[in-house]
Amino acid sequence: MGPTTALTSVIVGTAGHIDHGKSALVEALTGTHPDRLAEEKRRGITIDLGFAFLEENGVRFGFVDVPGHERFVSNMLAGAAGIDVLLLVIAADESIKPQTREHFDICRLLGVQRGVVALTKSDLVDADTLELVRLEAEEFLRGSFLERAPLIPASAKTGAGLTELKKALHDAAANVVAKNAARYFRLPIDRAFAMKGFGSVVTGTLISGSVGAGDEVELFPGGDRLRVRGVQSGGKTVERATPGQRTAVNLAGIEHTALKRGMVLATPGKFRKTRRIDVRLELLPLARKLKQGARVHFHAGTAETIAQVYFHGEKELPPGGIAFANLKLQDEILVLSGDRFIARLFSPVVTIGGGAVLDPLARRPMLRDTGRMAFLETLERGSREEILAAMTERAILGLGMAEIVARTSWLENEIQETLQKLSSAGRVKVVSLEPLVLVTGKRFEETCQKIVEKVEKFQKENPLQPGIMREDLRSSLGRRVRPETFRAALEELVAQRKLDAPGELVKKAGSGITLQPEEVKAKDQIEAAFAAAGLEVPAAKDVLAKLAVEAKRAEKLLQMLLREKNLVRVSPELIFHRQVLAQLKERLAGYKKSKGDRISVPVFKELTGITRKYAIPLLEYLDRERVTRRAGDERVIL
Ligand SMILES: Nc1nc2c(ncn2[C@@H]2O[C@H](COP(=O)(O)OP(=O)(O)OP(=O)(O)O)[C@@H](O)[C@H]2O)c(=O)[nH]1
Ligand SMILES: [Mg+2]
Repeated sequence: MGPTTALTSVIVGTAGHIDHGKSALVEALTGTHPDRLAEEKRRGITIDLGFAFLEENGVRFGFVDVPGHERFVSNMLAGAAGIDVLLLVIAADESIKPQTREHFDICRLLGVQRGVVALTKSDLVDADTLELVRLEAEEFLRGSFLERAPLIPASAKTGAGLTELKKALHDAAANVVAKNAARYFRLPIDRAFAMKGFGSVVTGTLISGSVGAGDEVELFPGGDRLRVRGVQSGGKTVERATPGQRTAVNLAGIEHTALKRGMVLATPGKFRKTRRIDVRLELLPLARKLKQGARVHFHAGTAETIAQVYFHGEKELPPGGIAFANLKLQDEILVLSGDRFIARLFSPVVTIGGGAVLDPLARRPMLRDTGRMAFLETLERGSREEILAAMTERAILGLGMAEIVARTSWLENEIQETLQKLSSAGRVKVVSLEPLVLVTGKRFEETCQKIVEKVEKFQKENPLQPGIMREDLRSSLGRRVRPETFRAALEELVAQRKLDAPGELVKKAGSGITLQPEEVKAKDQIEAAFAAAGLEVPAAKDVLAKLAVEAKRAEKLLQMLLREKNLVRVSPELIFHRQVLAQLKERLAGYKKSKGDRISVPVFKELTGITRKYAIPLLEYLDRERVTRRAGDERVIL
C-alpha cells in the first residue's frame, strides 16, 4: 500500500454567502485557488464546485469549495453531499446573510455532524465589530450541530487566524467517524471529462466502499457495466481509493459525453434505480406549508430531479413539520436507504426542507395500505431483525436476497446473520436458499393449513381418485403462493406425515381408495373385457353398460384403470389392454427380424388381422411411442 492510504481522509466543504471569502480562504489554507473556470476568474465569483488538497499531520484534507451565489445553489448541493467537516464562512464585515442561512440549513438537513466557523475578512473590521459578528454567529448557531464549534476570526489577506483554523480542522477531523471501506462502493459523479491519452474520467467524493483499477462498476441510472482503468485521489494515482476521498476514476468503454453529474458509479448488480421512494420529510420553520401533490426540486447526492410529494397520513405539512411521504420522481436515479435529500420550492427557488430516504424501492401509495406508517416507522428506527421481519411481512410473494440488498444496502453476511436470528425465533421461514425466498412464519403456517384443506376437500369430492395432482393443487392456491413456498410447505407436511406425495400425486397420508365389493368386481370385468377383445376392442360405453354399477361410478373405474396404465387410450374412441399392446409390439419386432424393418399398412393389417378402423389409430399410436416411424406410405420399425 502507498503512503496515502495510511492517512486519514477527510472532506471539508465550504458554505456561506456570496463574496464572503470562501475561495480565498481555501487558497490561503491549501495554496490552491479552487476556481478553475475562465468565467469565474473574469467575474470574480465561484460558479461551480472547486477542489483543493492539504496534507498535514497525518490528515489528508480534500476541500470542496462551493459557490455562494443564490443562482448556483444547485451546484452547491452537488458538493455538499459527502462532506465530513463543514467550513462555514461568515465575512466579518457583512455577518449573516441569506445564503449563510440557506447553506447552513442544507448542511444540517444533509446530516453533516461537525464543523468550524471562520469569521473571515477580519482585517476589514475593528475589534468591536468582530465581537458583534461573533455574538450574532453564536446566536445563529445556538441549538444546532455547530453550537459548540469554534468561531475563528481569520483573514486570507493577512494570514491572521489561519494556524488556529487549521488546528480546529484537525480537531474536527479527529472526530470524523471513519466510513467503512468494506461496504458497497458508491461514487456520486460531480464532474465528467475527457483526458488526453486516458479517455473518460469522472470525479466525485467517495462516500462508501472502495474502488481500484480493474474493478467492474455499474453506472446508474443507465445500468452499463464499465471497467475501471485507473484511480486517482487528490491528484495522485492510487491502488484503491477509500471513503472520504476526492476520487477520479478513469473508465474504459464509454465516451465522456455519456457521463454526467448526477449519475452514480456503484458495485455492480446490487442496486436498482428508482422513481418512487418513501422518505421522512422535514419542512423548514420559515418555509410555507407544503400541500399534498406539490412538486419540488429534489436533490440527492449529486443528482437533481423533480419530485411530486404524497403525504402518508396527513394532507399537508405545516412549516417546521415532519412527516412520512412518498415521492414520485420525474427521472430515474440511484438513491439508497438512509440517503439524505434536499427539497427546494419551484418558485421562488429556495430550500424548503429535506430528509432521509427510508425505502428506495417504494410502492405507489394505496389508501387501503394501512400498515405503511408502522412499516416506515420500523424502517426508520427498527433493528435489522425488526426491519427484515417487517419487510417479509409486506412481501406477499416472499422476499429474495437481491431485493433485500437493493432496499437496505446491507451486506450479505449481515443479512444472513439477521436471518439466522429471525428463523431461530420462528418469525421468518427460509423456504428456499437459491434463490433466497423468505415468508413469515405465520404465512407459511397458513399455506400448510390451506394445502391440507385442499387435499382433504379434493379427496372427499373424488373418492375414486388416489389424490390430487401436484400442479392442480399448486394452482388452486393462487398466485400469492410462490412455487418455492409451495414446495417447502409440501415437504414439511410430508415430513410431518400429514400428506403423502408420491410422484405427481398428493394425498392424505396413508389414504388409499377403498372400493366396495361390487366395484371391485365391476373393475375386474372392465379389464377382462378389454383383455379378451384382443386388437378388435369394443367401444368403452358398451363395456360399461353391461356392468352392475351405475354409469358415473363405472366411468370412474375406467379412469382408474387408465391411470393405473392397465388400459391405454390409443385414440379418443379406442382403448386397449396393456398386454394386448405389448404382444403387438413383440409381433412387430419378430416381423422386423425375419422380413426387414419396413412394413406397409396392408401388410400390417394382414399381420394383425384387423381392419383399417383399428389399424390406422394403432399405427399412429406406435409412431407416438417411437415403435415405428412413418416413411411415405410405409412404416419403419425402430
Ligand atoms: N480584505 C480581505 N479581502 C478578502 C478576504 N477574503 C476574500 N477577500 C476578497 O473578497 C472577494 C471575494 O472573495 P472570494 O473568496 O471569491 O469569495 P467567495 O465566498 O468564494 O465568493 P463566491 O464563491 O462567489 O460565493 C475577493 O475580492 C477577495 O479578494 C480577506 O480575508 N480580507
Ligand atoms: Mg468562491
